Amino acid sequence: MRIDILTLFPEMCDTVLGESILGRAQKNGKVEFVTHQIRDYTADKHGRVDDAPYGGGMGMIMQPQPIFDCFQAVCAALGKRPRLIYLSPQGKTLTQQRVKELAQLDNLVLLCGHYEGVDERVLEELVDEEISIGDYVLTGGELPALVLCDAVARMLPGVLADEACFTEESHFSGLLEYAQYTRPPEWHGKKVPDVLLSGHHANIEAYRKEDALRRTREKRPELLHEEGETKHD
Ligand code: 4G0
Repeated sequence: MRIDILTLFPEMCDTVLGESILGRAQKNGKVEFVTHQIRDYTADKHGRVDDAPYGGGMGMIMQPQPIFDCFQAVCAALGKRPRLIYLSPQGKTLTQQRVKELAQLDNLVLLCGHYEGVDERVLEELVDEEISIGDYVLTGGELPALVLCDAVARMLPGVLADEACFTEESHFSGLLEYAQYTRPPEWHGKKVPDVLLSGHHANIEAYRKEDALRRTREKRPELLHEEGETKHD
């Protein structure tokens, strides 16, 4: 899968995407991230990409021309018109379900807004989908775009070391993860539950399912009543 990112801060994106698991995934050819400096496409001789809003009000709005030309360049390079996603607080909240669907695509283009966002005509003419990573406002769309890249990339085959990770995730789907422990078996007087040291796999499985349910009831009860969740007794 290839993800292109249109941004005023490509170095910020490259730095994050070049580290850790995403950096390794790129080296191994499992995913490709390509960042584009929107400013490189402005027709303005002073390099401007934003202006004051018509009708007044605070902040600056990103102009359509540099974004349009930047996206056209990406379309030309790919030889097709990929799906364009705009990260904005007005978007539909990103879910694991949507992440899984997006991970099926060969290409994605992410548009990162700054200031007070982009000219509305960009949304009308270019943007296929508006996505939010949660109900709060950030200074730019870069962090949301990076969150989306991370969430999508980890669903691609061969990106995580242990592919059983998502089999397990889907097994207890709609529930929070069960509590996990590693060595030592006792720390600060707190013991790891005996069943986890027993080696009895059926008992461990049953204990974890119960723990996942208990934790979901305590921390996120609303998840148990959500649509698309699998039945748990
Ligand atoms: C568009 C996304 C983009 C409009 C982007 C701000 C939070 C999210 C931006 C605005 C973002 C999110 C109207 C302030 C850039 N902040 N929740 N900031 N306005 O996904």
